Amino acid sequence: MADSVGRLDMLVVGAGFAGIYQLYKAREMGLSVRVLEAGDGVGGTWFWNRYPGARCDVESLDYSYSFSRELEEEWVWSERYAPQAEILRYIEHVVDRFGLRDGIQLNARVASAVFDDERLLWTVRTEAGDVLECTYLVMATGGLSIPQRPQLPGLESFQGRWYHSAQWPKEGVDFTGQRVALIGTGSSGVQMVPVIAEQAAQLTVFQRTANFSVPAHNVPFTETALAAAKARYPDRRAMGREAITGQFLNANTKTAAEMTEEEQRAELEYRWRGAGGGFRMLRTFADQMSNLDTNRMVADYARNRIRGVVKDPVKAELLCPKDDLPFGGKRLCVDSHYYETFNREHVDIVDAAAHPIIEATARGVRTDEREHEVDAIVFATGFDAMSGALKAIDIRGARGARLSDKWAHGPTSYLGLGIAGFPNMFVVAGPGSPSVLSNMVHSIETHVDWIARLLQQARAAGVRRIEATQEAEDGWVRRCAEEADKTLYPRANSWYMGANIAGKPRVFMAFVAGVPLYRRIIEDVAARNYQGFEMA
Ligand code: N01
Repeated sequence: MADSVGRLDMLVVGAGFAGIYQLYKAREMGLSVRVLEAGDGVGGTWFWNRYPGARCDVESLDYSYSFSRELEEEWVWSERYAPQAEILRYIEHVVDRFGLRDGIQLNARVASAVFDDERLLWTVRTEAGDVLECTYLVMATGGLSIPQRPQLPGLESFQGRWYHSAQWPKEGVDFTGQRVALIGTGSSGVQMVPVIAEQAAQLTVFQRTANFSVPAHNVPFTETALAAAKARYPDRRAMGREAITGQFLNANTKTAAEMTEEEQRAELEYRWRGAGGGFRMLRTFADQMSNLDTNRMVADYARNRIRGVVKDPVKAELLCPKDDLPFGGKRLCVDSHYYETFNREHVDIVDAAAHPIIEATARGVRTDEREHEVDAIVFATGFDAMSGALKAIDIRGARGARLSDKWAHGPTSYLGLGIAGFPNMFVVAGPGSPSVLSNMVHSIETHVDWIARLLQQARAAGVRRIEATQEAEDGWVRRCAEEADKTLYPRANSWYMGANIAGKPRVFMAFVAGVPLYRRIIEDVAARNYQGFEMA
């Protein structure tokens, strides 16, 4: 598909949900296009994160493409929240169904991308030494694709096996009869605990910070339930588009103060008991993420729920998030029997804040208190989120400017889509957009469709160079910060803030004011002839 010097209209980095739809869309537009993917299979996050219990915490019917009504109709989801293997099968199906496989180059980790201002071309190099040129570069690198392994001294001397949630062996791991240490209690750890506990002889969970987790109430779909849901699919999608997170959560439009105590209680119970998905707890009150008192009410409710499940009061208190963490300030975990698992005799929790992990030894993990002998260590320690994957590539824009220098104090962009100084490069669902605060598939489709329209119009008008202006970018960065400051999000040491990586700048990286407002803003920019972009 490339011409003799490997020149294409578009290169896309990453073959996850974003890269695959971008490929589909570019082909629909008649562009020559190739996707470069680091893995030896498609699927992005669902290719890498194969750990036990991995499943999506956004409902399958929402966390799926909406661009093809036929695809929606024919794909059969087995559960409300699909497990990782099923999502991967779905992605594989999409690739085959739309004939996209020949546009994807696997085992092609991009090392660098350099813009040539004379020729208006990007030169992209892979680690394997392939060199390609393209007019448009689309970064579909994902928000959570650079795993973080703790710098644990002595790990090389550990005699057992160790694993990271995001680099799980394809063949799986059998923990039967083993003593397992699990480090990290974010979404990945919380999902793994109940499943590993089924196999392991002893499971010791090292928790540095307790986060909030709400029950998923996952259920298998019956044929009738799925058929009924599909019959209402267009409505469901339309409601998702108008919901703050891009999935319908039946948000309560009243603030806590507008309700009686009885009504507040009923609302909390309704959401916790799973009248909807786990994330509905995030929308219990309209002012939950902006009013500390309201947020505390939800947090207290969640803490009492934990105390109601975990029988050992010491374990229960340890599992209760502290008062300084707003409910939802770190990404809410959605679990299946996480807290219940700590009632099992062979499952224990270690306070890794009070007793930090010092090192790995030949026999296990040592905290400043004692050595824990184990056969396997599982790291569920998260990612260099949002900006990590882009900074990992040596990206140089106009006049040789490096993206990693430009982003030394945190990621900046115009609308999350374009970056001043980096012409003809677009980012899908990255920093500066609702991205990780939203249903990612919805946000991906929004971005890819928007980029497609921009390119169609630009090409029709003979425009060859598209670049966000510095002024527009500065304004957007200010807007993102202002919106974040109206909320409780910046109070949490979350990966949204870059707080999970030593030395990473503390900047709230997502656009927090919701999917509908964000879409109106980018549509308005498009209607104003792409105001804020310089087109030449
Ligand atoms: O990572 P995390 P994750 N010593 O960063 C701890 C998505 N996701 O992979 O909080 C000890 O949330 C760290 O402790 P602390 C989802 O968006 C989605 O679980 O920094 N502990 C924390 O407990 C999610 O938010 C799904 O004090 C250390 C944990 O490791 C995002 O991915 C499933 C440590 C990391 O939690 C990331 O989730 C899974 C150290 N040195 C993931 N370093 C679903 O769709 C880190 N920690 C369901």
